[in-house]
Amino acid sequence: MHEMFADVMSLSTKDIAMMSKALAYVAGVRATRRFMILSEVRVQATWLASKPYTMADLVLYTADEIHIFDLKTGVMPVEVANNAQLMYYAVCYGPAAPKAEKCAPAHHVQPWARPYGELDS
Ligand SMILES: [Mn+2]
Repeated sequence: MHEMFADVMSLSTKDIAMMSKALAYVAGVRATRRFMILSEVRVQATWLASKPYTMADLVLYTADEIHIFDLKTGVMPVEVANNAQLMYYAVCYGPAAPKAEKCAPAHHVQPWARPYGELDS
């Protein structure tokens, strides 16, 4: 834990604050169930001809619930609804939660992003 604390100090003050928000968001979701955790675990899209590998930033799952998290550090907000990357992750990691509903909750964790209205200011 102390090593992690020390590593974070290499970030700028703003990035420390934003990372705190990102971690608090993930902790809020994680606190709701006893999830199993896949952190940067590679999976293979075996149903595709080229069988590519992919890796989500974080997946929390139980047999009947799965959450896909993608940390975004850019200032341009990325829409989460119908996001192709997140839907691809959901299909790739979905087998981890065989009893989950078809629509897996997906989360862009993007505290660095500015609200849409502020982008041109
Ligand atoms: Mn990411």
